[in-house]
Amino acid sequence: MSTDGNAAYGKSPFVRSKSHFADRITADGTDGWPVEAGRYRLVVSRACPWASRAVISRRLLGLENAVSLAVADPVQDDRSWRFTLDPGDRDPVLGIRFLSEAYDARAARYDGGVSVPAVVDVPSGALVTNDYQRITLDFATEWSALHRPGAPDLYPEPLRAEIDEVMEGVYRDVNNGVYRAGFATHQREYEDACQDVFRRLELVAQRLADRRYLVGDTVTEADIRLFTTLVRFDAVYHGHFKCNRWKLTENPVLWAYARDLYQTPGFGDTVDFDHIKRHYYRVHTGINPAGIVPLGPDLSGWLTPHHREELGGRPFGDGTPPGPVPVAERVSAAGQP
Ligand SMILES: N[C@@H](CCC(=O)N[C@@H](CS)C(=O)NCC(=O)O)C(=O)O
Repeated sequence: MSTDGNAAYGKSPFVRSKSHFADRITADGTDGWPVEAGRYRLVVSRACPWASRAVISRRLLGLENAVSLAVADPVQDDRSWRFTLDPGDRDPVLGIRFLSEAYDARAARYDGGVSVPAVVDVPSGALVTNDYQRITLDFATEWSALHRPGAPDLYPEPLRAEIDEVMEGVYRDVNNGVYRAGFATHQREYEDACQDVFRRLELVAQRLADRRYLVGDTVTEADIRLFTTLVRFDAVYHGHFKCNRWKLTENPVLWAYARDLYQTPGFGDTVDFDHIKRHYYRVHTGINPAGIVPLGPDLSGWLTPHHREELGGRPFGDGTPPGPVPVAERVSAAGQP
């Protein structure tokens, strides 16, 4: 299996693989992939933080009708991501059993890693991109003709330099830092990564003490990227990845910030704690050989009042929240607090 974790075993330090297919879907179709309603399918695992960014931004922007969604089983087998949650174990739109088939349709004899998120061209069945850093930025900027009325601007032009700067530190020390800690094979490597995680989280908490969102006074791409790590923190990173100096629930600012976003339509309604826990604890057998999935943590706190509205801020700026989650995409009760 080519999980990002297992691929790292025996190597030191942990190095994240680069997205192999970086074509872009753009308004002008420069790379040969024009924005088009109904043409592309976003393949995700709800367990995966990188894929979850795309699920959240698709919801916030109202792209559900333009880009369909395939949710893979959170537990891969030796052929990687599979569609065992679907009738007949096949994705109903692409007709494939494994995501690797879309990679093969794109590149004959492809023998690299198969990762989510992946955007697949439905007519040809071929992978277009697995560039998780770019997919959401393109949803925000290139897909604007298909955004819902009232969609927020997740990557506002005047704030891009600041958003990029915040995201860079959050990516290095937090989003990827937890993986560096979790898959470290030397004590020093683990300690450095773990210290980076908490040092950055403390800086971010200072920033968020008196402002509701990371940049500006509305939700942006930067918040999406921090949220996807925070929402997994106590469930998997604190125990499984040994990022255990403190729990999210023990940091008043970050815990309130994470709850605020969780309770914002488009964020929490995409989160499946059951998928998250089963993926991490069962798939990374190098660091959890018995594959035991813990019963905790208690999730009920996610729905408690956060009082962050007292800081002001307008989650959707001049826009509006997304409507209800399409019935077929609702997270099952097992995955919710
Ligand atoms: N390194 C990935 C980034 C996304 C990623 O790491 N996704 C993980 C899931 S969180 C994945 O699909 N790993 C391959 C696997 O588990 O088989 C890429 O090259 O695009």
